[in-house]
Amino acid sequence: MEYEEVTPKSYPVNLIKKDWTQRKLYYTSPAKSMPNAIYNMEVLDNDIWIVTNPKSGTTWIQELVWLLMNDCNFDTALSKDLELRSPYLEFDFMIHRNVERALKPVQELPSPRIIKSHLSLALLPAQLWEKKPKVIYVFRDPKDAWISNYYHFVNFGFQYGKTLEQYMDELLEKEAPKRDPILHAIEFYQLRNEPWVYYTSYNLMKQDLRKVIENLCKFLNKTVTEQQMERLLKHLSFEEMKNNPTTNHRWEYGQVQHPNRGKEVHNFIRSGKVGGHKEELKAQQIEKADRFIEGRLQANQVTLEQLLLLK
Ligand code: PPS
Repeated sequence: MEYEEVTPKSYPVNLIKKDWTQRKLYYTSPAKSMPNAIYNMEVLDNDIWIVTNPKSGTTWIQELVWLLMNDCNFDTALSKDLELRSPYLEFDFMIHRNVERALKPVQELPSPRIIKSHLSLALLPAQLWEKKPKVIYVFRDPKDAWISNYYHFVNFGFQYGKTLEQYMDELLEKEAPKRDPILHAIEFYQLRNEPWVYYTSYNLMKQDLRKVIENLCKFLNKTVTEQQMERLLKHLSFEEMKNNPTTNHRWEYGQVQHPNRGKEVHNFIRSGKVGGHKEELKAQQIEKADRFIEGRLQANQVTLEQLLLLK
């Protein structure tokens, strides 16, 4: 993917003190006026925004949040693609590059809207920092997320024919500095104690999903019965989600017209592990990825354990 530098505009200066004018931000090219359209878009008080670095557990928490907000309506969850129940803000523009239509899937959504985005904090709508609707952030070890992204992009056709090693080399050289996952996360981590922000990690969801559900219930002012809790835990398990057609992004894959789409297919809900990169990358590549991550962590004076809420 090609990226172009865009000007950050949506600074929550009242919440995070830093020189936002120095914050470099990128949007997939051609960005046209899409960053402006997002900056100016209307935010509703009862929106729920789910923001993540790609491949960090977004779908997992989206399905959970959708169910909590819809009285555990498993019938609808099992019959309608998640992407249509909870749209991905940037997706339509990614496919059609048409600003006029790009926000319609979100604008036409019934309230309360559950909106997914991978944008950096300073590219999100300005009204977020005034209206302060509920914002949920999930962080995952970038190494696991990058590998997951490789298989996702092989499915779309974009990375078909490229090895994981080639992908990682190119990513660390070109893309990762522009789409820095640590910088993305730390800006939300700094907001984690705001009452309208719920910050969690893929690790915590793997460790104790029940606790995450209980905490989310408090955050969203929802209650579930023990019976609903049991069903949620089963429905959200890796095995069930792997075999659920509505949570495997089939609708999304169907929108992409790449000549190599579908030549090599990996399930969207694929391996679902913490530290899965250790099984897939050579030691040398792990070191290289760690060097990049460590550099970014040091620059931001934070540790990976802190961002994963393990400390
Ligand atoms: S996306 O495209 O950015 O929205 O992808 P995202 O949903 O953030 O991340 C996909 C990865 O999350 C894993 N996942 C799960 N892991 C464990 N349990 C459950 N229930 C679950 N649901 C989704 C999914 O398998 C992807 O990770 P990998 O490592 O590829 O398996």
